[in-house]
Amino acid sequence: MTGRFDPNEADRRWQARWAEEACFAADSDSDKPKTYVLEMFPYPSGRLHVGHARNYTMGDVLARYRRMQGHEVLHPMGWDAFGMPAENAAMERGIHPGTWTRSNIAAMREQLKRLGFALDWSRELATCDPAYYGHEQALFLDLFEAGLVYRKESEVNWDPVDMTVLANEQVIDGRGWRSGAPVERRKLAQWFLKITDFADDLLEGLKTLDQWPEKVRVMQENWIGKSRGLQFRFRLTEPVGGTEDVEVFTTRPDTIFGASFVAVAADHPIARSLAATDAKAAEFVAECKAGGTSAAEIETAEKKGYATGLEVVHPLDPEWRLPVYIANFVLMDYGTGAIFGVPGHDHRDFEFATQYDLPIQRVVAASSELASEPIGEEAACSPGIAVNSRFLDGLTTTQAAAEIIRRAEAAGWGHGTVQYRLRDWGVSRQRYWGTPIPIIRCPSCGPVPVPRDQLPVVLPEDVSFDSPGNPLDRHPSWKHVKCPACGGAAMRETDTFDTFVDSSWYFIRFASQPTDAPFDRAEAEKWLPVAQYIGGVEHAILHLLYARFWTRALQRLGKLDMAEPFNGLFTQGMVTHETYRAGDGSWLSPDEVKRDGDDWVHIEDGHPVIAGRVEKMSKSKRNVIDSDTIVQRYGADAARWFLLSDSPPERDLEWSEGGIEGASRFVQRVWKLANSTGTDDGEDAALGRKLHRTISGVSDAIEALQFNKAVAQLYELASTIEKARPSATRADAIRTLVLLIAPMAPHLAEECWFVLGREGLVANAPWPSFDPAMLVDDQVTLAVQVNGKLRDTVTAPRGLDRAAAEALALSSENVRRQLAGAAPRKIIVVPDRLVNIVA
Ligand code: ANZ
Ligand code: ZN
Repeated sequence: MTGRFDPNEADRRWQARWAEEACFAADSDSDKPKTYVLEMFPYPSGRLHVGHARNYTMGDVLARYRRMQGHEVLHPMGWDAFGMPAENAAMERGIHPGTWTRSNIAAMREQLKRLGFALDWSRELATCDPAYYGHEQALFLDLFEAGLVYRKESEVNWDPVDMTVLANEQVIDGRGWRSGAPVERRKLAQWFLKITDFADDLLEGLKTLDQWPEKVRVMQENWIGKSRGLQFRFRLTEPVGGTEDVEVFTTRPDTIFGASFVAVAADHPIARSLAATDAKAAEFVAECKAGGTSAAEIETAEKKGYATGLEVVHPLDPEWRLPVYIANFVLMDYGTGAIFGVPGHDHRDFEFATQYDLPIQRVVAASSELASEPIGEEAACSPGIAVNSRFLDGLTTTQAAAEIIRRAEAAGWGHGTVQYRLRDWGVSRQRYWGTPIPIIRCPSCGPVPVPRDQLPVVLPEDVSFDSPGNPLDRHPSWKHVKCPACGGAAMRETDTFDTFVDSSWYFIRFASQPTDAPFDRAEAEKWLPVAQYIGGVEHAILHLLYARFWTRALQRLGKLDMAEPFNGLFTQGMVTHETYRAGDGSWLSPDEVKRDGDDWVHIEDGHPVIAGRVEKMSKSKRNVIDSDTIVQRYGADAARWFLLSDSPPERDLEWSEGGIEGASRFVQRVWKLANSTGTDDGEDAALGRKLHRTISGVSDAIEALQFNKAVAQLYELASTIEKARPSATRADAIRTLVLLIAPMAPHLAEECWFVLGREGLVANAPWPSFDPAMLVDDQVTLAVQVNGKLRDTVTAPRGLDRAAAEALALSSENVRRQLAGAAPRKIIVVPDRLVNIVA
């Protein structure tokens, strides 16, 4: 009897062997079918926890499975290495962001290696490396030359204490996430990518993504937000500052007879020209600048307005006047920056009208009979039938909208439009730790692209973080350069790219990485699109949309011939863990607490601990399990096995000590089986059928990414083998079991393969095939009826002949009771299905 499987020793040995043989290096020139498996590359935050490990294990199983199926697999890994946390670390701990990031990468790389992932490390990249971002700068210049980049003044969230621009998600309840200071809106000139040029393509393309989760497609669709509407002008009764009318955009032209006011954004030219002469208006406009710029914030803020005293004429009734307001809920960069308000049928307008005592009129009802029903406590937003709307009365919402657009176009006061909620992508960030934007600002020539032979524009690392704001601005020499166009004194752009730019094309660079170009088209096209992309649903909108945009932009530039970068998308669930708090409310990590009967106590001082909700592992709640701790204690395979086993991959998995221990026991059971074959001979038909069914079932489950189902079937097969008598079939089943577990528990599989005396590495072995004939079940259930009524069911071998089926049915206890000694008059047999006894 061999001893226990020692994962620590075996893991190391096989990992070294795979590396030595460059087993997982992807050969772009291979003739085999190519498969590109990709997990969203990690941000190097410091340590790899078991949540990350779960994500990579899923991709790894697929990658290893495809290799065994004879595919040439590209399964790369890299680092999304720019971003805020590195700067925070620099400010809090005085470590340079580069030092911090690179040491995190080194630590996490080793952690990944200890999990035994089949990765092509030769293609590893980090976005903070000039060898990566220099190519990104070149691609940006390509887009610039193609007219897909422009500079525009845009409102940002300004943190007056940290003196920095905040992303919307960094504004919490109107305050900066770090400083806690009330956020202001500021205008800054920033670079934009014309993603809106592709709005319709990006929307249409979603229809082709049939291997994406429905919910992600819906989220993208909503984000792009295509709406049809009407754009038209209200005439002002008196012009203001040379303006004679107010142009509005509506998606509900059918409600035009329910209008009770017109409102413009605080930044609207009319508001601005009023503010120039009217101090009250100016004050209101200034007030509108407070608070964040996010849609959610604007949506939930109290609706406020300023009555300008101006009036407009209703386009369908020259006698009808509507008051004009400046309102805080109207955005300048959507539609035309002005609206007409219909309080009866829009929530924001309802709130506004209630506040300012404006008429709330019903113009849509569930049926014509309900025309006089008053609007109740809230706006009625559902479509219905037009009422109180003159010539529209009786039309459905859709018909009425079309009718108004028709009349507006015929009479020339408006036109039908298509609007997208999608905005152009502002890529400028006033941050240090990012890709420098390769532009030089010249006082006489304006913005000038950095000449290509001066790329990469390298981020200087000799900077300090002792005062807030962007260190690039304060660097003594970096930004001072000569204008490439006129040779005069000029300044570099000190903004850096949004890190989403870095992650918008990394999957192309993985596929092909020449030194003198971002990628080689022919080589990239050998691998792309990614066959299976795996990652968190938190990236369902922005990252995926930006990556889709870049791919399309590169297609337009003739640099890559594909529209969609990711064929299959899978969004995995989170790994969760119970949370613990000490009496003073501070969070405790799972290794600082222990069980005490039904309660938990703090190991250090024995004080009681409050066990809280099971939540997603996060640093802030300290409920994180580090992958190394687990790998050291149980080995990589037990960790991988548990991460796949307990719940469907799209659902959350609660980390449990019991679960990982169970996985670890299974590893030893397989090891024991592998060491239990002798000179076995003879057949075991039932075991053979079980084996073939398992091969088929596990293959299907992996194809469908239902890893937990694959694991369940392997548990079953192992138990069946454990109970089987020695036979040639059993020996074969053990060999096959080893192949089937190889994608999930690769070190164990290699070790077993070796003791079974098999040639080469299991990682390179072909995936087992099954005999479809063996999938057919040999047992059937026969229904036994007496006079057409079901009296019993019996199990019989498939294909049982008529006489044997009759005899079996007649031997049933129930049947005999029914017949009560009488001889049956007739017996009808439907083979493999039923026996009916007519008494
Ligand atoms: C009249 C109306 C009546 C509206 C009604 C809605 C409901 P979506 O569908 O999200 O595209 N709107 C237009 N421009 C705006 C802006 N710059 N800031 C804030 N709101 C604006 O939204 C389109 C609707 O949002 C438009 O249709 C307009 O209000 C408002 F029962 O016009 B609606
Ligand atoms: Zn110049």
